[in-house]
Amino acid sequence: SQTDTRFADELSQAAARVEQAMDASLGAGSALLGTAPDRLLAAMRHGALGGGKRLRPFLVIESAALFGAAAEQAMPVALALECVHCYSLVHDDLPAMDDDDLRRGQPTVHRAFDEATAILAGDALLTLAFGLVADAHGIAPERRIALVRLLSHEAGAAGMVGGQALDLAAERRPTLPEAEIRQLQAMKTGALIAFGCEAGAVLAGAAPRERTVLRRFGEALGLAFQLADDLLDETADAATLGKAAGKDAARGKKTLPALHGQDWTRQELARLVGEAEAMLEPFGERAETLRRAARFVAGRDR
Ligand code: GRG
Repeated sequence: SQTDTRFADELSQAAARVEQAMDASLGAGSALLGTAPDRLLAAMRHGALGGGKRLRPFLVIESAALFGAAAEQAMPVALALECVHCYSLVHDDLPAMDDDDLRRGQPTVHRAFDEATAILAGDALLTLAFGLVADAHGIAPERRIALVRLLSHEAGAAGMVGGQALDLAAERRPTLPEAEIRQLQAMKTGALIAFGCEAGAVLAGAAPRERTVLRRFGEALGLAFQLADDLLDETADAATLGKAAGKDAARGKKTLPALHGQDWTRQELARLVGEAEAMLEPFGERAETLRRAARFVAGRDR
């Protein structure tokens, strides 16, 4: 649809700016990486550059814009979030986890380099994220501390890493109740997406009530994102997606479409998107890009 095309353009324009800033942050000249070994830095760059929709940094930039903050101000936080996301993909692809050979159409980091280097590259991307937030001089120090704290919470054991742990544990169980599926997905996928939306509000100094709205919007968006991904996996065509069709299902991954079917999932997706859009009503027209993001996430075909 027209909305999809318009949003896809906005997203890819933002992605180009994010890519450029990411390239600079991962350059040998960057303050935080000055003495990094060449091979390690090359592996970090392989894991973080040249691909990806850059949806999470986009959410940071757009949420910040909603409260009047410029993209340059939001960028370090946007990059930090993308570093955490890329680290999670590098580690998720490792033989001990999903054991994938391809990511974003390229060999995974452990394939292009070696397993130990991939582990270290992921570690270094994660730690870089916190340095980027600490060095975000365009943001008041108290806000930077709040962002470091929030990122630590959302990325860690109570967030994404915890969600991954629950997911691994669930593989050994025959079934999982719906509430537990929702909980693990809110942590594994939702936490970083919710961080993206909340972080924009935090860095721009939004009022607590507004911050909460952005948080809830992000949570609904995160769940919608995961449902769309699960649906894609069920209907995937391996050739066009470069992803083994039905691989998650084959591994016994517990998903809502596996539990309730595709029709139910499509309805649930529509409900979540409606909920997310409605939450942004108080912001009127200014929040239209974020509403488009919600519709795009639900309807995305790759
Ligand atoms: C290994 C510490 C650790 C965490 C793993 C998030 C995660 C937890 C693993 C990633 C694998 C996965 C299937 C996550 C679900 C969310 C998802 C579909 C991520 C892919 O995100 P996109 O579509 O990827 O935004 P791009 O390539 O566009 O950045």
